[in-house]
Amino acid sequence: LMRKKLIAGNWKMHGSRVANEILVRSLLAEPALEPSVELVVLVPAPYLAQMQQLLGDSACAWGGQDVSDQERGAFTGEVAASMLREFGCRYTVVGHSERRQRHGETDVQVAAKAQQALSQDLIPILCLGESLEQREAGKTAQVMRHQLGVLLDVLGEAGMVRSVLAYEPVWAIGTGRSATPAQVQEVHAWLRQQCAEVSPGLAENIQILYGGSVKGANAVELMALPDVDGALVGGASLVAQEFLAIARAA
Ligand code: G2H
Repeated sequence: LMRKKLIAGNWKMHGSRVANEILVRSLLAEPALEPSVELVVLVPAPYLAQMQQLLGDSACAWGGQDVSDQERGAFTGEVAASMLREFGCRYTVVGHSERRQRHGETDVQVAAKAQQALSQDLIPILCLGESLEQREAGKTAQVMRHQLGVLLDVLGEAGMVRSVLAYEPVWAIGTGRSATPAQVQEVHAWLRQQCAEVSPGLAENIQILYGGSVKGANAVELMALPDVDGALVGGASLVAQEFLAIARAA
């Protein structure tokens, strides 16, 4: 398998200049991880300059947690892809369930955000996943088919090959209740299968991350799954030793 592993820490709305520096210095103090494992921290926008300064040319990348679906203009409070780019971001999260839920982001808007990211050579981490109600109603495949379908339609193969997918079952986020390895593998294999219908090359190359209560203690079994290419880590990414334990498991 040619696919590298990506371990992405989504800090969400946590941090301070002092705490960030301590955390990032601990990450940098880790003796080189496997070259096949890439680390990235996804930080609140006001801390991007601090990441650029602290992480510079290090092996740890940084990125945003969201991006506007517009290029520029009268969009108070939004952050343009070009701005993320200017502060050295390599990645940005797009369509996290917390934004879909709290800010009503639709599949179409999420795809437009991904397009903006791609236009600035940022790698969008495209989040999708079903809620507990949807899973219990047997609608997981239907929901995900729609979420993925819009992305495939809008971004096309050319955009998708420059993106990362992240499967985050909403019921496993911040609940301490991770999906089981069997549940994760089933959905990841299905996502890859959907990509194969677009092109076998896309299916083979696209990284599919799992997110939802990943921690050191469950990382080994999750990262060993054949269709899991890394993790999108929330809570555990705020503790250097937990985040590094996940990276070592990858
Ligand atoms: C899912 C995940 C990171 P946590 O949102 O994106 O969060 O690991 O805290 O469940």
